[in-house]
Amino acid sequence: MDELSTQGLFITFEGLDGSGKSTQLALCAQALTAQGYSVLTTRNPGGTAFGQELREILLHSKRPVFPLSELLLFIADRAQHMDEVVFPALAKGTVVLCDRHMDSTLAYQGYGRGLSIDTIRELNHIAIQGKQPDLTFLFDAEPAVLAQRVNHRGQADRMEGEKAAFHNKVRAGFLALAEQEPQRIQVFNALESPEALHPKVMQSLEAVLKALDSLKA
Ligand code: T5A
Repeated sequence: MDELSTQGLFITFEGLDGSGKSTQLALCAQALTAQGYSVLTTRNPGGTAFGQELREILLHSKRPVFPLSELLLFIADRAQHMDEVVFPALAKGTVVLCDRHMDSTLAYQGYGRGLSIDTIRELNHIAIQGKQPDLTFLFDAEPAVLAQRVNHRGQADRMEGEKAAFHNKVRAGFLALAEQEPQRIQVFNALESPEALHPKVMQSLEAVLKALDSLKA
């Protein structure tokens, strides 16, 4: 766990499209709220009004978007989101649950698109002003299986519409990141049912919640 420099907790949920991260985030928010924690659920991209406009461009623009432009827009979304949403919430002692964050940029734009990992790390560092997630949950499974879960939604967005090879690289990227930071990034088998995964996620949260409780005591 990263040193708790703020009073709240910053937890991110990562994985490929259809990995079930949003489902687990919602279950987690429900459980923590029931336990009396102040909880904020949010997302990248689109966790602010400005970010929502960037999300629309990033996922639905019909114009050519070059990889570097794409990267910088995801970073702009993140910078706005940290200042407008995450830092104020953490300062109030809130548990912030964020659907995707800096690891998605490393996995999608770095490992997927092939942009420099070092450059992305640097840009992420600027956008998050050094505040890494305290804990990250990664829901992992074969991309082809996960795609079947979201196919029924109709028109795929720009990222979902990428070829299988792209999603395989993104998956490998996420797993490489988890190997580099095993303490922060905890990997779960996305093929397990939501009901089986939820208690495992809650168990992984125990240590950071204890640290938060002791800060507040
Ligand atoms: N992106 C994002 C980048 O390229 N770079 C970046 O820096 C960032 C931040 C938007 C896109 O942007 C890209 C990545 C993405 O392509 P998004 O809005 O998070 O990201 O889009 P999705 O990943 O598509 O998010 P979703 O909410 O649509 O999918 P989830 O969260 O993976 O899955 P969820 O929970 O909504 O579940 C999908 C379906 O599966 C079922 C659910 O009921 C639902 O129908 N399901 C399960 N089924 C079986 N077993 C389980 N355990 C299940 N859990 C859920």
